[in-house]
Amino acid sequence: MSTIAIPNETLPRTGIAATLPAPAPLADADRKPLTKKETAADHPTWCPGCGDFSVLALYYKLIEKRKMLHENICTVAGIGCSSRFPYFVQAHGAHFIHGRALAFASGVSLSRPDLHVFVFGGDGDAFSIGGNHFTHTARKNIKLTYVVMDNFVYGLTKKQTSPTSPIGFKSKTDVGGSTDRPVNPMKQAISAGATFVGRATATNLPHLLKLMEAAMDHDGFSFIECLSECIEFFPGAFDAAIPRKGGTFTEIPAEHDVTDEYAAYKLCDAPWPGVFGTFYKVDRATKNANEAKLITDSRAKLAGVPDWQILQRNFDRMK
Ligand SMILES: Cc1ncc(C[n+]2csc(CCOP(=O)(O)OP(=O)(O)O)c2C)c(N)n1
Ligand code: SF4
Ligand SMILES: [Mg+2]
Repeated sequence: MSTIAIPNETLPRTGIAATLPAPAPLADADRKPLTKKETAADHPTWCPGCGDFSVLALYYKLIEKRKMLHENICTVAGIGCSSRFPYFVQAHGAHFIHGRALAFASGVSLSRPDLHVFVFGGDGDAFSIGGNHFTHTARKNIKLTYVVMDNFVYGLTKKQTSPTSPIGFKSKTDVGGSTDRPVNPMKQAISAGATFVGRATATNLPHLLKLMEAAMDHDGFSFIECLSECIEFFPGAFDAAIPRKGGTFTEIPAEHDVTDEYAAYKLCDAPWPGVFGTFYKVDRATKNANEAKLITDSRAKLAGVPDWQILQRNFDRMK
């Protein structure tokens, strides 16, 4: 076999880019908001009629409305039908390990204070395998927004009982009907320490968009349970909350004090299909702020000391 040596100078240097003048940098103020066309990625692979489509459409809308630029968008999810979300957003994001989306997103949030992290997922991802992370992200009050598309079933794996499935729900794991008491996501979030807790449905779009915006503006861990029908494995689950199907959509009364934890718990016990809106919202120091202060204070105290000496001192101290 013979080889032909190609002299370096005959190779294209950097392709087309080398022949085009560099575009003039745009000031942020001159940049146009991203349109749905620019943020919509792959064709969503959900079943036609899946409730998750509405949540995705509203996320595109939110990006456009709030003028979020590509470099400021970070969409994280675990595993499940709902967790396919980041695939369908043409921006930064991660489709992470089942149940571990919040752990990954916490790292992004703590290290990148310039962006707001959105996490999307399902009831199984959030409250079964990810239940532990849900509790700790809430109590640490890490600044991010977590939207759980609750369909009361494991959709991706084709109908197993989820932690929010109602008693009596027949599935591949409970052929005779589930006998386990379902979790109440609202109560779970409030008791764990979430500082913004809201509830919505994928069928009331203006309401959901308003709640997502409020969650995004909250300085802390914001959680939204969004009822989102799995048309394939639990059809009709939320008809009772859809007025056009004869149900009722009851908003939380305007006089509800969102800072009153006990009043919020009472709302959690409203008979099915429950109430919708902001249950709870309080201000509490975020982990982001606490960590930032720790770093600033340490830097001020150790000004001028090289990193290797700080490290050495720490090792010496631990002896
Ligand atoms: C460690 C691990 N265990 C189990 C699975 C299988 N699995 C994938 S998605 C899923 C449940 C998804 O349910 P949910 O979070 O409610 O999402 P949905 O599909 O309903 O939107 C399970 C059990 C997995 N991928 N990884
Ligand atoms: S299986 Fe259910 S949750 Fe999954 S895409 Fe289909 S309708 Fe949606
Ligand atoms: Mg589910």
